[in-house]
Order: sequence, then structure tokens, then C-alpha cells
Amino acid sequence: MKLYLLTIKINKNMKIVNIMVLLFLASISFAKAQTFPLDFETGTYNITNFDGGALTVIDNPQSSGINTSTKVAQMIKNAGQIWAGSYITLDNPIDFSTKKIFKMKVYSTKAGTKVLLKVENPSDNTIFYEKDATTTLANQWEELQFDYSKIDVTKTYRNVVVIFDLGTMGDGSANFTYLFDDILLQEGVIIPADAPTSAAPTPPAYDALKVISIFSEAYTNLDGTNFNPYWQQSTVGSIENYGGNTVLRLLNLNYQGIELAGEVNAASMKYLHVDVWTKDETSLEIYPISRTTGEKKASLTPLKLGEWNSYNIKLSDIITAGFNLADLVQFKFIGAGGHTVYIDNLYLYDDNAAADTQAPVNFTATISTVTYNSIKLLLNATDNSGAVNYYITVGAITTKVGAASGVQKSYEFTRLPSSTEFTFSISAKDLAGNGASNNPIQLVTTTNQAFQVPAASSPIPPARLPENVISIFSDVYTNVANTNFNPYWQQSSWFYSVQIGGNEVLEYENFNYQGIEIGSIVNASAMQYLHIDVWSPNETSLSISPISQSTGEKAVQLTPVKQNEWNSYNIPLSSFTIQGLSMSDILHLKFVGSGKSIIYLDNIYFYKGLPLTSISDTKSKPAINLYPNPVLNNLNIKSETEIVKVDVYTITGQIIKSVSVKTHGAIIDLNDITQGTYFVAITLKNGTRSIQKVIKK
Ligand SMILES: [Ca+2]
Ligand SMILES: [Ca+2]
Ligand SMILES: [Ca+2]
Ligand SMILES: [Ca+2]
Repeated sequence: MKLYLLTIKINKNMKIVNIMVLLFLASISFAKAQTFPLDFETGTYNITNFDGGALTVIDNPQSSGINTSTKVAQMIKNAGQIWAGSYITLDNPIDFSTKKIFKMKVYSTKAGTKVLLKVENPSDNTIFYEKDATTTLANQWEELQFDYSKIDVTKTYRNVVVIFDLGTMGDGSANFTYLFDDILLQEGVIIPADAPTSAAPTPPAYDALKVISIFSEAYTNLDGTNFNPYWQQSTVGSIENYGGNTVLRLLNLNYQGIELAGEVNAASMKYLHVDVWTKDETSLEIYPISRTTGEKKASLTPLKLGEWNSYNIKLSDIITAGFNLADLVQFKFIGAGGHTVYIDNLYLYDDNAAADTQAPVNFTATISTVTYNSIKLLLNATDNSGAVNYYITVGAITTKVGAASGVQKSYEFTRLPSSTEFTFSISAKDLAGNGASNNPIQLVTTTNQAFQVPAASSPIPPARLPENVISIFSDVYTNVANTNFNPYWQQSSWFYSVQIGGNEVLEYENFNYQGIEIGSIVNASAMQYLHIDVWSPNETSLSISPISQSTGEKAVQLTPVKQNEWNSYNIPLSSFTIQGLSMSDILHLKFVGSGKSIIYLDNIYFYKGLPLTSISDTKSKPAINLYPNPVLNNLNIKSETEIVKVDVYTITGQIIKSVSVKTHGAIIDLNDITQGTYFVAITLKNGTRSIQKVIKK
């Protein structure tokens, strides 16, 4: 009897230790050194059963198929716990330094039997690693694999734990009797059942100038390609390595994009190559995508299943169909849906091995359109290779622009300062570096004078009671927080926040349309008007649309915009509601112009009622008497009707004092406020509110 049995740690899965079983086992189970493979042919094994598992070494009762060896391990899963199983304790820690794939032969009466293979440290049950596999055959031997590549090799493991049908209570019957054998540990990687078992054909050697490689181990690939951009696909894209060969796996493929890091000039390439392997895909298409001309389909079917399919797609066909290879930006694969496809060796190539020694000819460069903030160049050259690159140097910066041979390329520099001279030095070269004989072409031009900018700030909005205003953008009122004045709605507009005389103004250049996403949903149904101030040097047509969550958007035209002066609009909200717009859930505002104009916007707010200034100095009824006015210290208020509240506002509508009252008279202490003009609002018991202007000395 060995003492070690009394010191067995209780595994976290082993809630109950059956001492009877342990004592029984103690008499049969020790132990010459056992190492992998565990084939159960000779010697004894240091076996421990737990919670209903019963492991014995027996003569192979199912000598057939892949296992005709003499001895096997038999596990009977009795009633006990759903995690019932057994473990074999090895004399030495398992060496996972290089070998990380477990294999085990299993015989089960049913396909779908879950087999858990776990290793653990005998004296510390927090140190363990486990993987499961599932049988696919009934009443036949099969070999299961367990991927231990992620095991922590700094820890030691000596127990090999086997649990069948974890989660299901056994009953000791034939259905819960399993055989296993030949547990071994080997190097390599587990290749999924649906994956290629061999590498794709090795691509031929091409000169670096004759190939543009996106995904291949044969060539230098383009930098920065994203092989799994999120385009809302169901596909799970990943780069896998099987036995040293890297492939792009597209699991559950509906479609999949590939994004290049920038525009690639592939106009000198003649073929697109791709290798495809699939066990079940029935339809596959590849689309090169150009920035300027969009996508063009190249069908890859019919696919031969279970072998590599190599495609060399002639690019002249898609070029004839209007595809621009000079600004290739993406690829897309489309499958039939739900299948798995492996991609390798995605590259473009030119099969003409002869080095390109002919320089581009007929190189021209001219200035096309000049505006106050942009200069557009027109470039053209012809090259035998099919591709030309233009190198445009301005100051210290050189920009490379790719184009197809003989196809005029326009290139625009934007957001330039106005009234500024620019010198462009432009060279045309082919991919081999041969330069045009008239390199470089020098072009000099000056951006136009800028449009007039607002010399004065927008009109300052009048003071209003806070409850009478919902402000989106204004320096005077409290704005709705967190509004986004430049959400990306695919507009051409460029946004600037500018200060004019210390007053913040929204500026949109190159304006076609623009959204404003209000920081929170606004209920403007109690308001009467939408106010906005607009300044533009060149806009001739401008509309504003509030966008309601429930009723969409309705536009009101603000034209004619008077140019080079502030236009103040007070749009009755009825002009929106009459079109069916609800003012109770306004999410966004949208402005639409005539295109490429400049507009300045300020003071965007909903309001109702009269401003404080327009009702100042008016005596309300019933008579309310404020004195003295101007006031130095205490302001006396007398009213025929009982007063309930007195509020004091600054000239811009900020409340600075609020006093509850319950008499016909009140004394408000104004000692602590600074000199200036204030509004005092007196709320009476009958619900009326009187506002009077008071000067503080
Ligand atoms: Ca055996
Ligand atoms: Ca590869
Ligand atoms: Ca050339
Ligand atoms: Ca402003």
C-alpha cells in the first residue's frame, strides 16, 4: 500500500472522491515509468479513477481498422458524477517543449462522443490544460487530435486525465463503455478536416518589377494589406499556417474584402493569379476594385473540390470592360454562402520576362482648374509597359501618382492657401524607372484670391428666458451639449470652427450638404421659430431640414441668400409641421446647398415668445411697482395680486437669483450683483408673469 494515494489532490472536477475505489486501485496500480505513446501493451499503469470512472487495461475486443494491437484501455462510465473519468500518473513531467499535438485512438458506440483529454500537475490542481475532441464514427476506431499548442510550457504536468461524455451521467452500460489506445504526443499543427493538406503549387519566379503580390510566400507582398476588413460579412477571415505554409482561410464565406494600404498602379500587369482550395464551395467570384472605376467580376468557377485550383485571369478582359488597373485599392471574394474557402498566392503579374528599357514618351503636364484653394493638374504619357507613374514635387514634398499608359490622369491639390504661388516639378517614369526625355515639366500657378470672409460677427441674439429657447449653436444661449457639427454623411464639405471678432461661427467650405447631429433628442414642439444666421460669398440656394426620429426630414428653402452679408432667418415651425414633421423628437439638422460653395452659420436655435428687451419697461397689469430703479441695494416689489416668485436674469437670459414669495410685496437683495442691466420676472399667483428691466448702480 502506497502512501501517495492518501495525498492525491482533489481535482476541481472531482467533487467526491470514492475512497473505496482508491483503496481497491491501490492494490493493482503501480508503476514502472510510463512514457508516450501510451499503448497499454506491456507493464502496469498508475491509474486513478474518480466519481464513477473505471479504467482497466484489457485485450483489444475490437481489433480492426486502425487498431489491431493486443491491448487497449477500457473506460466504463458508471453512475457517480457527470465528470466521471480516470487519470494515469506518469513518473516524469510531460515534455511539451516541441511536441504539442496529442493524438489518441478512440472506439465509441456512438458518433458525437465528446472526449476530454486533460493534463494536470499531481500536487497542484490549479495547474492543468485541457482540450476536447468529438468522435465522428460509431463502433469503429478513429484517431482524435488535441491541440496543445497554447499550453503553458513553464508549468509541469504528470497526470493524463480522460473523461468521456463530460456533462452526461453514465450508467455502466455498453453505451458508456469506451476504448482508447495509443496516446501520443507529436510535433506539427492540427490541420482542420476541411483544410488543404498540401501547399498550393509554388508560383514561378518573376522579376520584382513583373509581379505585384498581395498574398504569397513566393514574392514580397505589398505592405499594410488588411485581409479581414469588416464589411458586414458573415465570413470569418483569418491567416492560417499549416505545416509552414500560410493560407488565407475564409470560413462561412458569403463575401470577403481585402483592403490594400493605398492605390496600387497595376496597369503594367497582364494577369491576376489566385489559388483556391475548398471542400464544398460551389461558386466563387473574385472582384478587383479600382478607386475610380469600381469593381469588375472574374468568375473562378468551376471549382474542383479537395484540390488546389490555380487561376490566371487575363486582365485585358476587365480593362476592356472599363476597369482602371492604375488605382487598384481592394479585392472582394463572393461565395455561394456558408462554405469554407482557402486562398493562396494572390498576385498580379506580367508574363513578359524581358526587362523594360523603353522610357515613357509624349509626356505632357498642364494646369487645369485653379480655384482659391485648389489646383488641378492634367498628366499624360505613353509607355510600352502599360503603366506610368508621375512624381509631382511641390517644395520639399513629392507625390507619386499612378496611371495607365496613354490615359489622361487628373490630380488635384486641395485645401491650399489662397493668393499663393505654387511651382510644380513633374516627372514621368515607368515602373522600371525609365524617365521621359522631357522630365521634369515645371508648372507655376497662383491660387485665386479668396472669397470675401465675414468682417463682422453675426447679429447677437436677444436675451430670452431659458424656457423660451432651445439652442443648438450660439454664444449667447446655453447650447444642447455634445452636438456634432461635422458628422461624416459622405458630404464633400470641409468643416472649420472659426472665430470672428471673438464670436464662434461654423464654416463649411466645398459645401454641398452638411448634417448636424444634435447631442440629444430635442423636443421643440412648444417652440415657435427656428432661427439661423447665414453668411456666404457664393451660395445661391440653401435649405434647412430638421430631421425627426419619427417623421423624417422636411426642408425649408432659405434663398435667396444675400451674398457677403449676414442673413437672419426666423422660420416659423409651422412651415415644417404643415409638411408633417413632428417637432417633438428632432435628432439632426441638415443643410443642402448648390455644391462647392462656402457658408458660415451661427445662432441656430428654436425659440418662442418675445425677447426680454422687447418687453422691458412695459408696465403689466395688474400693476406691479418696482423701486427704486436704478437700484443700489434692495429692490422693493409691490403687487395688487399675490406674488409667488421673483427671478432675476442677466441681459443674456442667465438666471442669477430666484426667490419664493407669498405676499403682495417683496424685498430682493441686489447688493451682491455687479453694475448693469437686469430683468426681473415676477410670477403672480394667478399664473401671469411680468418682466421688467432694472438698472443696478
Ligand atoms: Ca495498444
Ligand atoms: Ca502560401
Ligand atoms: Ca517603359
Ligand atoms: Ca456665434
